[in-house]
Order: sequence, then structure tokens, then C-alpha cells
Amino acid sequence: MAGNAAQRTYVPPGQYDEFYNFVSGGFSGQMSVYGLPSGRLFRVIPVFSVDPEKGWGFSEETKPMLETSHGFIPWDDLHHIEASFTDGMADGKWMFANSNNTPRLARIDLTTYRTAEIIEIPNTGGNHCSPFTTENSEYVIAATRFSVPPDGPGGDVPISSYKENFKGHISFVSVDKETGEFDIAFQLKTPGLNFDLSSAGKGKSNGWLFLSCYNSEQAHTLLEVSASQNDKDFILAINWKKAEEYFKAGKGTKQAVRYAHNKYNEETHSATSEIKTDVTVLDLADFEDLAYLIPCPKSPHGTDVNPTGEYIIGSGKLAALIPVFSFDKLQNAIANKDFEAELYSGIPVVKYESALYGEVEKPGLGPLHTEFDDKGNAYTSFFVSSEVVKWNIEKLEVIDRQPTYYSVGHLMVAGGNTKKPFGKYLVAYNKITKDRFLPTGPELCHAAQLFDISGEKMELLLDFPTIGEPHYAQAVPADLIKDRSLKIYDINANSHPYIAKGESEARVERNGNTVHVYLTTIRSHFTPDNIEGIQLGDEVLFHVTNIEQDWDMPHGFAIKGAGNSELLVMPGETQTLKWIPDRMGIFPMYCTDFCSALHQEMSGYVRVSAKGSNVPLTFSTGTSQAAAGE
Ligand code: RUQ
Ligand code: CUA
Repeated sequence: MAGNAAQRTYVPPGQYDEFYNFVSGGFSGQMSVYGLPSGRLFRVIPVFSVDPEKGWGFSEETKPMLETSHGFIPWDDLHHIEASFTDGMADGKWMFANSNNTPRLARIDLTTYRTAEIIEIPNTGGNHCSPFTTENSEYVIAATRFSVPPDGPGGDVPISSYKENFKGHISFVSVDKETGEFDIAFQLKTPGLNFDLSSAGKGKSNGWLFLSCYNSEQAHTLLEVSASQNDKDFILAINWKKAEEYFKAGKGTKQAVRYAHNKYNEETHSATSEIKTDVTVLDLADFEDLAYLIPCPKSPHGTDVNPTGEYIIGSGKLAALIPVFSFDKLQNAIANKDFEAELYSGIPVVKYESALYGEVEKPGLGPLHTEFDDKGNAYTSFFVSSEVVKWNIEKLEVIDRQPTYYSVGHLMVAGGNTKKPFGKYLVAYNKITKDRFLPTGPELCHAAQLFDISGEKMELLLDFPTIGEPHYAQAVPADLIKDRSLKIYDINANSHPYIAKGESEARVERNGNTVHVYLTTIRSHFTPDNIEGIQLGDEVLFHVTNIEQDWDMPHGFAIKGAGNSELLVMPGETQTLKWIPDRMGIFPMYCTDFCSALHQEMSGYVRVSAKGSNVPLTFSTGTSQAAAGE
């Protein structure tokens, strides 16, 4: 430990951190936001998960965000985070994230720190090879981890027919420059392979994708043995600019599929979910000049491209070396048709030596992921030997190694996947922490470890616990983002269909068995705060509008017996809690967020009577008045 480590991570009270650190939550389905160098946790954003802290996935408005073609899915496995890029640099607009299990991509808006959009990926099984974006985020790419037969009735085939019937798909999800909106532009159909972590080219290799793939054996059972036989698997290099040209020229065929596309609208404060029914697919087998296989030892888990775009680093989970490929050599090999074979009906295999720049020898055991600094060095995580290794790319020489506590998976250098890394901090995200923190039963926190990498040797500065299991992460300079953060929702722009724009619009309306409560909140009362005439068998929808227009002034809402969660409603926002009373009596409701000295007084009562009771529907704050409707 560096002697002055505490000083170097200490951010005094009232001062800001230098970087935002966006960290995946793995099996928690969330993304958390920390400060660097302090390691302070600022926020946990539900992405592929419900979150009772915020009512996310529990309010009527947010439920559609978690819809899929399989129905409502309240959580998933969120592995990787990637920033939106402009000219190969994080631009601070959005973060992209993948769900691994039921394949989806999400876009998180960095003004609201909320999930703005989720799109499901058809023809895919296990969306682990995802998301990675092109140099200007023209596309966010997602590829299948488990090749499967294409969606549709043709999928009912024997598992043993893997080689002929199972296919991979690489999805090109376009991102609208202004709004960020997703659209699956097209998919590339590939032979049945398992794709793993991948990178888009940048700088001189912009226009190419490099996808690691394992199971080149095309095994379908006992993969731990049968998919580890070949000495080398592959990196699949794809000329995506060419693929895009073919797509734009009308090549490719439309396939009937079903996938959900969910969007959150900041004006209606509501999400919608739509099922889309087709996708354009280009079959690699129909094109000669789109894809090339580069042999890569052994069972690769990731490929990473250095800041100049010249070097492509492969990481084989079972490899004892790190291969470094040269983009220039690859281009020459392709031009000279320097191929050793064709595989999977027609994809040329470039000779290993013809694409190889060199190998880093004896770097450690089980290289997983590599990031870069601003001085020509690479940093690779080693799961098995539990260390981070710094090495020089051009010299292929190990410079330093530091243990991690324990079993590092991903690592991240601030800006380390961009064209200009900041080269100051490296964070290792560790799977196992054992004795590092106070014990908390059988489940221990996972953790991040912050290293200063500005010198020759890496220096460990700080351990901090993380939410869920951290995989990939991004760090973006705070200055790029912090001033764009939204403070309130403008209530005049709120076009929620059940808004009450002020207390004079607060009311209760019956429509058959549905009762709409247009409820406002402001320090420190609800309007209305007395409601009578609710009957058993009613479904009550509390449309809560927070009419505050002041930063950091949320109000909460809870009512006894509610079976979902509380709501937390931001200034200017409307959110709806559905409540189905199950017995007669008086039900208190109250604000769950300590909003003022009289927060405890921010409460009210709802009276529930028997079905068909003659208690009239009334509501009041102060005095009673008759409700509208019948
Ligand atoms: S994977 S280590 Cu998704 Cu490497 Cu996490
Ligand atoms: Cu509003 Cu407490």
C-alpha cells in the first residue's frame, strides 16, 4: 500500500470526485454510480430490474420497461457497460448496458440517471458479447453467446444437429445522434459459434469489429471438455462498414421475429412497450469480403483494441500467453489472401503468424480483459493468478504486476477503451473478497480496488465494496457530465394523462370499478388527504403528482396493504401506484421520504366500504366535497 494512499483518495466533505464510475451490477440487473477516487456510492440505477427504492418496475408508468416477448421480466443479469462515443471518446450522453440472459440492450440517460430505453435482441441466446459501440456510436453491437436456431417454428430441431441448424447473429443496433433512440438496423448471420467479449476498431481500424469466439469445435454438450479441444479458437474480424453498405444497398432478407422495444417518455412520464415483428438479416455465407477468422489461443474471452487502433489483444481463458495482433498485418494478409484454410463453409482463416504482431510470454494465468493507458501500455486482468499485469504493447514486455484481492474479472482504466485514455486510475473488479471486509454471513460483498497507474509501478490506493457482481465499467470525467444533470421536471411540460397540475386539479373520479385519484404532493400535505366511498372490489389508481419545482425535493407515497412498493416521485413528475384494497376499514397513506420538519404530518386516510355500500365517493383536504363521475 502506498503510504499516502488515504490522502490520494480523500475527497473532502463538500468537494466533488474527479470521475464518475459507472459499474455493472451483474446478477442484480442494476448499474451503480460511484465517484473516483473516493469510491463513494452515489446512485444505483435499475436497468433490467425492479427497484423498490424508486418504485421502478412497480409504478404503472415504469412496468412496460421490463416487458419482453416472454412477458414481464423483473430482473436479469447485467454484465457490461459502455459509454456513448463521439470520435472515439466518451461524450457523457448515455451509458449502454446488456442483459445477458433474456437478450436485451439498454440505454441509460445521463441527465436523468434513468433507463430511457430497452430493446430486445431476436435470434440470440445469451447476450454476453455486448454491448460494444463503434467509434461514433453509429451502432451498439450485440452478438450471441449461445448460438441457437433462428427464432421461429424452425427452431424445433434435435440439439445434436448443432452444426447445421444452430447459428450466431451479430446485431447492429443504430443509435439516433440526437435522441439516442435504438433501432435494430440489421443482423449478420454467422455459423454456430459462441461469441464472447469484443471490441470495435478505432482510429485506423475504425470500420472493423473484432469478436472473440470460443467453441470453434461447435460442441453442444459437456463444453468444459469438448469446447476446449482446439489449441486455438478465433477472433472473427468483421468489416462492418462493408456490411452496412450491403445493407443499405438492399441486400439481406426480412425475417419474421418478435421482440419488445420499450421507451420511457420524459413528457408523459410513462413507458411504452411495443412488439416489433421483423428484422433484416444478412447471411455471412452470401458475402465474400465481410468476415475473416484469426486463430487465437485458447478459449478467448475478450478482444481489446488499443487507443491507436493498430493492436488487437486477445485474451484466452486457458492461454499461457497474450497474443497481440496487428491491424496493418491483418489488412496485408487479407489483401494477399494469406489464408491457411476456409472454415464453416467459406470464411477464410488468416494465418496466425500473418496477423500476429507478437506474444507476451508468461504474463500470468487466465488472461481475461485488457485496458490501456496514454503511454503505450496495456493492463490485463488474470482471474486464475488473481493479479493485474502491466505490459508494454510494442515491446511485449511485462513491466509490473500487482495482486488483486481476489480473483479479478474485469478491470477498467479511466478512458481505457477510448482513443485517449486518462491513464491515471485503474480499477480492478474482484469476484471474491473473503477476508477483506467485515464478515456479513455466507454472502460477502464483491469489491473494486483502485490503483494509481500514473507511475511506472501500479499503486493500490483503496478497496471499496460494490453492488451485485461488477463486470465491466466506465469512468467519465465529472466535468463532462455533472452540469447536464437534470434538476427538476418542468411541471408545465408534464403531459401525463392523469396529472393534477395544482391542488385545484386534485380530485377523485370513479369509472366503474376503477377509481382514479389525482393526488398532489407539496411540503407537507397531500391533496386530497381524506377519501371516502372506495368499495371492496375497486381498483384504486393513485396518480401522484409532485408539484414541487425545487431540486432534491422528492415525495414518497405509500398506503397500507399496497402489494407493490412505495413510490418516489420527483419534482414535476407524475407516477401511479395501483392499490386493490382487500378489506373494509380505514387505510392510512403517508409520504415515505423525509421532506420537511413536518414530514410525519404528510399523511391521510382512505375509507373502504362494502361492495355496493351507499357511502358516497368524496374527497377533501380540510372540507369534504362530492366526487365527480358515478
Ligand atoms: S465477463 S469478468 Cu461478462 Cu469477463 Cu465479467
Ligand atoms: Cu413529503 Cu415526506
